[in-house]
Amino acid sequence: DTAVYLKDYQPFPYCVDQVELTFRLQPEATRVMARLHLHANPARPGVNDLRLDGEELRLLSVTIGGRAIAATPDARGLTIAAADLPEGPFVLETEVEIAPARNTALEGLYMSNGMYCTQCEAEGFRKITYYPDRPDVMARFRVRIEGDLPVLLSNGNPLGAGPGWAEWDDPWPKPAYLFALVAGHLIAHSDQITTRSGRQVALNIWVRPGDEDRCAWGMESLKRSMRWDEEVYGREYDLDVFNIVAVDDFNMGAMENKGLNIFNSKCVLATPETMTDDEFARIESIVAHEYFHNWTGNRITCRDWFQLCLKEGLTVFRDQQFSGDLRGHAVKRIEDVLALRARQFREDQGPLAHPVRPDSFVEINNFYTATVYEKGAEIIGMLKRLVGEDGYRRALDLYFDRHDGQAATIEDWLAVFQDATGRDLTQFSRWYFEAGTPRVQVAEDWQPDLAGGTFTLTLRQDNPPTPGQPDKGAKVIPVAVGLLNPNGDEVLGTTILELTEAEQSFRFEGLGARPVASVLRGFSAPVVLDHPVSPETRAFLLAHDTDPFNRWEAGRSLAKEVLAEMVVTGAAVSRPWLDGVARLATDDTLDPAFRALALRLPSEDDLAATLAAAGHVPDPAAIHAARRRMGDALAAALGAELAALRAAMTVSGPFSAEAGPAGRRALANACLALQTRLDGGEAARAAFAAATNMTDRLAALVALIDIGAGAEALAAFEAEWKADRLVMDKWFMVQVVHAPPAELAATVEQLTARADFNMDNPNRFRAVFGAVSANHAGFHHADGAAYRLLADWLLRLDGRNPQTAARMSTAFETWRRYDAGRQALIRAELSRMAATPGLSRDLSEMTARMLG
Ligand code: BAL
Ligand code: ZN
Repeated sequence: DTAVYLKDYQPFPYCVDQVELTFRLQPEATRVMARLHLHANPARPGVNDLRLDGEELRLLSVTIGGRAIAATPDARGLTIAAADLPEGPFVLETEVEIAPARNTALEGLYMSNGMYCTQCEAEGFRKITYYPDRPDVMARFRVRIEGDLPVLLSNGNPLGAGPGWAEWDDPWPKPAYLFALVAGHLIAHSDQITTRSGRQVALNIWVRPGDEDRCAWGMESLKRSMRWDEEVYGREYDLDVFNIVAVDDFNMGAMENKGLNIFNSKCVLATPETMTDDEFARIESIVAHEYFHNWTGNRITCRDWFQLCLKEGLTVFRDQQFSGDLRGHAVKRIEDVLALRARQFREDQGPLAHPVRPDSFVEINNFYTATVYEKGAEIIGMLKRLVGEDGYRRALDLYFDRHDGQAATIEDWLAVFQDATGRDLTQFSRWYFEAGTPRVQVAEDWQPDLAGGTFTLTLRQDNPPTPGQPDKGAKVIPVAVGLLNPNGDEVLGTTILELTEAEQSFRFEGLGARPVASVLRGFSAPVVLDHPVSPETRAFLLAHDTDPFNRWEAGRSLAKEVLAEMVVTGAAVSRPWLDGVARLATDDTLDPAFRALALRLPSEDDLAATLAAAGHVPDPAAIHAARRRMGDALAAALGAELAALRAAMTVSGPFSAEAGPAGRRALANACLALQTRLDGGEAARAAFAAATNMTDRLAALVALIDIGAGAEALAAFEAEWKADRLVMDKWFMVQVVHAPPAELAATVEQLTARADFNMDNPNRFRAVFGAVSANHAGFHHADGAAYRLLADWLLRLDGRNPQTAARMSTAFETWRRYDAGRQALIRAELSRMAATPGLSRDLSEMTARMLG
């Protein structure tokens, strides 16, 4: 399979004004009739054949203007010779047959528990009918569904319905990737909203009977999102109905199809008994994300898939702003940076590194990555910091005015910022086109003098080579800095230093005494900061920094330095870190959610990356052991405070998933995990029995598994929840993540042998195999058993669901960090996968890139 290149882009030679689709639903033989109203595209003059994409379709007929055309499809589509096309506008009709019941790839039209549903992004529509399946072809869709099912849904507004049929009309032109169809025995949880201009919108969350009591939170999140987008971005909803459907078998989290969002049921269904606080927060942000796509993605879409970050980076940025507004910006920022480092930095530092806007791909499904999404959002955060609130608002207004109804590019996006603010973004654009995480080194200088002293910060940036990009120029890096005096008072409030050269110095005068610098406040740029300061200075910032992100970051940096020292030299846990964290955890003036984050230790994977970057070969077993010692020491340092803190964090009254009570539970449960290290599980067993919500129940279960005392609680949990797929996913997952390293492979073998391990359900597959690599010491156990097991299962899955198999193969992306023995073991597995006959395009591309 060959790559597609951005530089080869050409407009499609034909425009589709209108599409009329008729579906006659049958599990094994669904008929799809398509009428395409076409005319030549003036942007692409000349004599052009009409090439339609189409895969796995049984073509029954093609006509143009009612006349049959002899056209023979190939494996990827259908070409109609220019000679067969009339001059002027024409109507092309096709009829095809497809088999949704046999579609295990979950792309195109497929079935999940007796319900029909679709997933078309990025290139799934071509598995439904012959069509120019590319985002710059935008058309109005009218859809008729015929099927013996009570609920028949598509995009847009309802036109009419009767027994066994329904018709839908979407007035907004859209690319095929936003098409959706759902049909099944579904029940709606309904509500309504009036938009600020007075449009009445019916809101529905459609679920399988029995799940209707799990929709309230999703609905509340939807209404908040709709209000927020009106208030903050001035964007209003534009149809009479907004439908969400929950489906159990889904490759992604959710999909923003116009007026008919389809959600992985894990990302929308929630009750306090079945979902944790983190899951509630995630549902809130995903519902918002999909809703926000209505403007950033649907009304303004991408010209081609290289521009994916245009909609994804911006929509992630918007959902992060929304969650921050609702839940508190400090805690949200810390959580987002933790996720960015765990997924995007990891990707950027390995063989899969790619620019936020890549310039080639083999399989676009492989580019729905942390880089495109999360680094894409970080770039927008930097832009906003550089042009200010007002400039950002003016640029976004201009973006919506200028590009509404269009398929746009990153150049268009940058141009609105240039035009609205007058700022030249030529150098800034490197963030989009160059991969890799810049490293910023900070050096301090202090010169006492009569004027009160001069403090100089010298910043140096390095842009490391990445695959295909050996040399990179300097980037524009906004570095937010604050200065504190030795009493902890701020002598310079947060100020943005613009680093635009390889090295630059910034001077601060008249300070009186040498200040303590707080650098990269709020994580103002997605870089690795190398600011060598003493443990005492870190402890000072942990106690005094006025920027909450950097306050947390001081503790985190200190923890990583201490942990690295413990691994490399066998040192003891350091006192400044223990004291600093203990003081913060017990400081009642601070937000409990923030204190819970301060108690969280760096992950083993993060530490392995840090050690590798410092030139060490990480030893997974040593890292695991050191991290356990660190947790034990923290537990001992807090001792009796743990029970007192938990008691102080008790939440009374009816359950609420809002940030306040969730933060109190987070701190209480962080304490419970530590307490369990000291009391043999006594407190956790009591907490497990007493829990009235999933957050507390799962936290107690994990605390017990973590000390090897989980068997009884696991059995009770299973007995209670065995009929609930979403809850049982958690049961599978925690056993794998927290298995003792030497027992990981055996645990997985035992779980996958169960009748309720269904590899065709991506949630269940991810619950087990996503957890395999999350168990760092187990995955990298020197016997290689987990590597082999994961490769075996990825190969097995690849034949049925290549997209999910390829996505999960990223577990191997860090392989070059480790010792020669582990490298040889992983290379052998990657090579074995790559050499497997019939391997999907998805997994072949991933293994080839990882092998480099
Ligand atoms: N567009 C794919 C799912 C999402 O990012 O919302
Ligand atoms: Zn998205």
